[in-house]
Amino acid sequence: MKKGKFITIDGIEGAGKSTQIDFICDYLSNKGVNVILTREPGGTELGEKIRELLLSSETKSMHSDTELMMMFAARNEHIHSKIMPALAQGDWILSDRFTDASYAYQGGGRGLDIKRIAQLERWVLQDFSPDMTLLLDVPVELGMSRVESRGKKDRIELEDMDFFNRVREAYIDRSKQFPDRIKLIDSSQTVEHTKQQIKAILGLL
Ligand code: Z5A
Repeated sequence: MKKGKFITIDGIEGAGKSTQIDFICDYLSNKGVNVILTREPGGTELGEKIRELLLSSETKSMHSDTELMMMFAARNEHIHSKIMPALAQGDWILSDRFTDASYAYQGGGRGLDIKRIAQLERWVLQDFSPDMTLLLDVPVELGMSRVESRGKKDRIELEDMDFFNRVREAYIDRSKQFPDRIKLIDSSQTVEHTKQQIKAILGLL
């Protein structure tokens, strides 16, 4: 039985997820909510090990299907050992990325068949889905320019602009497909501008 709420935040690199997460946690805590911050891939001991394999630039080659299944393997662990138990006891979960990222990166970016992603989603999640998803949107060039100075790129960050443009398009398509759940937020302006939009949306919860 789910008593808490499950919120996810997603978007391409440099969209500002990490920048806004502290604000969201503070906003919810101030409302008296016990909020647990987590992330994907990862969020559990095993999930973090899978994350390392997935993102390490030392992992030279990986079949796209393997990548997809590893995302869902980490997610399965995450849901059963962390997300569901927390929601059942009334805590709220804020996850930095979730299943929409699989549709965007493995579906849009890698070009995998959406039907196969949907099959995995049904298997792992059944009818479970976030109560709300904050989708931070920026043009790819802007997102990339924000993260440029970061140094070493991970395995997925090494992809080219076309890849990230497809990822962005897939995210936008998802927001059109699920307008009640996925709130598209313009994150191309100031941090404060993004924050104000998030605040207005969280006020709806
Ligand atoms: N992945 C996948 O393929 N499939 C899946 O199913 C899942 C994930 C779940 C995880 O990376 C990778 O896994 C990700 C997708 C893939 N791969 N890629 N590429 P992650 O989520 O851990 O990290 P990330 O995507 O690389 O996040 P990021 O690059 O850190 O983006 P961000 O958190 O949205 O950005 P930020 O750190 O908040 O901001 C970046 C910089 O911009 C920083 O200096 C800020 O100060 C600045 N910033 C932020 N907002 C603004 C505004 N509004 N104006 C100016 N500057 C700003």
